[in-house]
Amino acid sequence: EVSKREIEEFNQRREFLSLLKKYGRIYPVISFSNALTPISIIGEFKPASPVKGTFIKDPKKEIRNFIDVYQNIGCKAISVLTNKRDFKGDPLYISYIKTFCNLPILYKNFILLEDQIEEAFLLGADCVLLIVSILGEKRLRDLYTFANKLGLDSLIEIHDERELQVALEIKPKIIGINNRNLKTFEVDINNTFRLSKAIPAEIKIVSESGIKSLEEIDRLLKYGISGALIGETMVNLVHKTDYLKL
Ligand code: IGP
Repeated sequence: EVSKREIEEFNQRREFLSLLKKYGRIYPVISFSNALTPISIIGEFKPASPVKGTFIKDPKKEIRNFIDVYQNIGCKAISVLTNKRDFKGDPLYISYIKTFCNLPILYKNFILLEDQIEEAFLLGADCVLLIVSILGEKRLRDLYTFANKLGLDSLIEIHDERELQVALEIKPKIIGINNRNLKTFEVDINNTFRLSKAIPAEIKIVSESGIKSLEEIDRLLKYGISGALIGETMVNLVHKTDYLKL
């Protein structure tokens, strides 16, 4: 469910969004899917997580450095948490990133409404996350069609065989296999290896969550996975390298 607070915050952005609506989106849509060439790293800007708490104390201050590092180490796409309550994200980070970075951007949130997809579009996102477990087949199809009409790619997120079957029904371009169970928060990268076998070759696969090492990325590549979506490990990397001071 979309919380009251999220609706209030959405209303606060409304003025800015209505301006964008009037004058159109500033940056052309870039293909997220084309950026996934085995194997592309998608660096995620993830200021906090519901399980582990805050990763980035002052996201506004650090965001520029984070995205610069992601670009410099060769990330092919960026994922931005736009969910405030659980991840301390902000949709407006997307329009900020667009001013200095030309990688395709994924708008990451628990999307339930067309309005959220329209917002993603207006702010400059190139792809939206659609989570099968929270949408079900009918809403998934509606939102997928809506995003397509705007020219946006969708990352269809699944976690198990049942959800995979639902995802395959809509013949998506990209499927994201979440290694994290959103109910128990347990992480197992074998989820990607197991489920990827049942996905037709023309669909690009992104492995999401809990990726920590180059060995894992090597193994993902051997399984024909096109993208690795990495949040927490990226935060650790940026903070450890203290990139600004190099
Ligand atoms: C990144 P990690 O373990 O590398 O920080 O995970 C990403 O997969 C995770 O943030 C994520 C997520 C989501 C967050 C995957 N699916 C859905 C919010 C909503």
